[in-house]
Amino acid sequence: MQTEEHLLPDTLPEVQFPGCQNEEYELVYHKPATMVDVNMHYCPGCAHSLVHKLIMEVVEDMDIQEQTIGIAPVGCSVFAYDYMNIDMQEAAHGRAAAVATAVKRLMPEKYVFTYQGDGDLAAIGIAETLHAINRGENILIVFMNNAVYGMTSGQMAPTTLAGMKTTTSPDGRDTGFYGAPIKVAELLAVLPGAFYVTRQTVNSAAAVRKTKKALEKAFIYQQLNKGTCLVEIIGNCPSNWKMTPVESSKFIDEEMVKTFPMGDIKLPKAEDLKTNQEEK
Ligand SMILES: Cc1ncc(C[n+]2csc(CCOP(=O)(O)OP(=O)(O)O)c2C)c(N)n1
Ligand code: SF4
Ligand SMILES: [Mg+2]
Repeated sequence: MQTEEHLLPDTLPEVQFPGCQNEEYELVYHKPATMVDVNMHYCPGCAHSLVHKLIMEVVEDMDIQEQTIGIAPVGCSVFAYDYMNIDMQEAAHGRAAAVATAVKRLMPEKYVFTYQGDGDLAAIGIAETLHAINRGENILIVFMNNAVYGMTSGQMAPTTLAGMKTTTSPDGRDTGFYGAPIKVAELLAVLPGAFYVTRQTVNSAAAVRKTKKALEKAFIYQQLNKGTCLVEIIGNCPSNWKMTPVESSKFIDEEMVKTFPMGDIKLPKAEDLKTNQEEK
């Protein structure tokens, strides 16, 4: 049987761009060196790849590649450790905040973040997340909310919108039966240990810039040792939403924001932004 290998030529022709001299161009973008240079397994239009890149851009900009430890979840982003070129630890489903607690307490000089989907964080892992934030663990939680269990083919999650069709709510989520979607960021922001809580998205260039700013702030705040930062990101899941990538971005602007409005939910107080050094 012919395999793909047989069909491909041994060498690929080198692409030439006539009249294009490198020195004539200013470099305005580069893939962060903190990312592993491999193809990702994500579906086209998936938010995970974009957010991986944003986190790695922040790590590169802050020059903290050697000091950063990420905790990977179970879910579509289970292979996050194959893409982010930093030290990473896989956690059992939902347990990322507990693992991050241990890592940060053992190595307080490191920047520690978890990366979790809504099934991972808001369903099976809600207890670990709530208690970590209540203790004010000095970690960053990156919460990818796409309103479904993406990896396991789109079952209803605690964050599924009212009326939204999923594989386990084919007639739409009936809030009388299943309860209302949980607004995780608002719920957890009331805990005293929550230092900075914000909700962002990555469905447009402007939104991507805002999300990067939020992630940047959260990494910087970790230097203050004042509590947990939670950056919720409403992420596209075109495959399970049965939409094209463009339709999924529109769906976020037109539908998701009604339940999950964008913006900051808890900001640090001015006096809290003083460094421990200044306080002494
Ligand atoms: C203990 C345990 N229970 C259930 C599963 C099955 N499982 C794998 S991923 C997943 C849901 C992931 O959804 P989410 O966290 O929202 O991530 P997404 O894929 O949407 O990014 C579930 C239930 C598992 N792997 N381990
Ligand atoms: S199923 Fe959804 S969350 Fe998973 S990779 Fe595809 S688009 Fe992304
Ligand atoms: Mg999900």
